[in-house]
Amino acid sequence: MGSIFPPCDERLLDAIRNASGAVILAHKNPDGDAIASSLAMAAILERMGKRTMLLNDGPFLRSDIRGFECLFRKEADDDFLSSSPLVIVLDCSTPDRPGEAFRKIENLERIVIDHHSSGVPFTKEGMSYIVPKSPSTTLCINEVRKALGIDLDEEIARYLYLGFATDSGFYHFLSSETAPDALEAAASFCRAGVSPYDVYDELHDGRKLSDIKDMAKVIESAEPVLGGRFLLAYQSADMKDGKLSDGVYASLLETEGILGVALLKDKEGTVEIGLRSKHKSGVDVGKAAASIGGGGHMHAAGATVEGSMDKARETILSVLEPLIRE
Ligand SMILES: [Mn+2]
Repeated sequence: MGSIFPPCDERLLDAIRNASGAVILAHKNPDGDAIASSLAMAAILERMGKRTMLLNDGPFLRSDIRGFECLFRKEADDDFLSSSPLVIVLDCSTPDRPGEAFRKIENLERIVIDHHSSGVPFTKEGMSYIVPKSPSTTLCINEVRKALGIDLDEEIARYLYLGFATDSGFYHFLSSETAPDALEAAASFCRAGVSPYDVYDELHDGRKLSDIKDMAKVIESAEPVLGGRFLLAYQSADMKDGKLSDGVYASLLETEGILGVALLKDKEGTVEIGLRSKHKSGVDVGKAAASIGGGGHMHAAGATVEGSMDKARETILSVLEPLIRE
């Protein structure tokens, strides 16, 4: 079996080689992969002697990335922009994903590196490296690193591993097709000095007891819908823990007989809908999310809709129903 990673386009590699510097940004409301991708890309460019600026709209809600917030700015500074840096967009399937931070730099030359299956490429031909089969954006960046001939040092390896470990749910979401390349890459990160044990411990510590109890409340709210084939759960506006949903999905997806879970988060005026489907379900929640303006992957996706919880509930039921019948 060949690699899941196609070769990188020379035009993209040249854009990086020829850049004087780069503004690097990933999606708002960042997760581990978004932040780790940004840090890995910056470290690679710095090894090439280039100046970098890291942007992210935030908020940095998740306990596993909060410590990195101080490295990111919300807006590019004009001085830096005057040198016409290359813009590197990571882990974003659509141009609205980076949020406000993107607005000031959307006219500069950009490249996109990502692993989402839905969404439209929003850069010139040859200027993206999008591998939907890749378990994380950091593994795509690892391919770009190799093509650029940059050595794997411990710092770069740590960021690359961090994005891979979090986005793969610590190897849960790897298939027999994606695992060989992913785990080979992971092995190379460990040879460079990464300890999976330490990374796991660092990521699974530091949450408040009240946040863990909020998770229990959300699980308590779960209701079976669509003939018991999906669960809907509800998160109220006062719950702020960024990792709350990870635990909710992991627990609820263990329910027998269901195909997937939808989590509706009240954001006061809008509702954020998170979708997960079981690996064996065959239900493409990425498609469901895309049909209401969101995006994601086959088994993990999300969208934001305007209006009340009741309206969001109606919307999500209407897009899930035909998928389940397929
Ligand atoms: Mn990702």
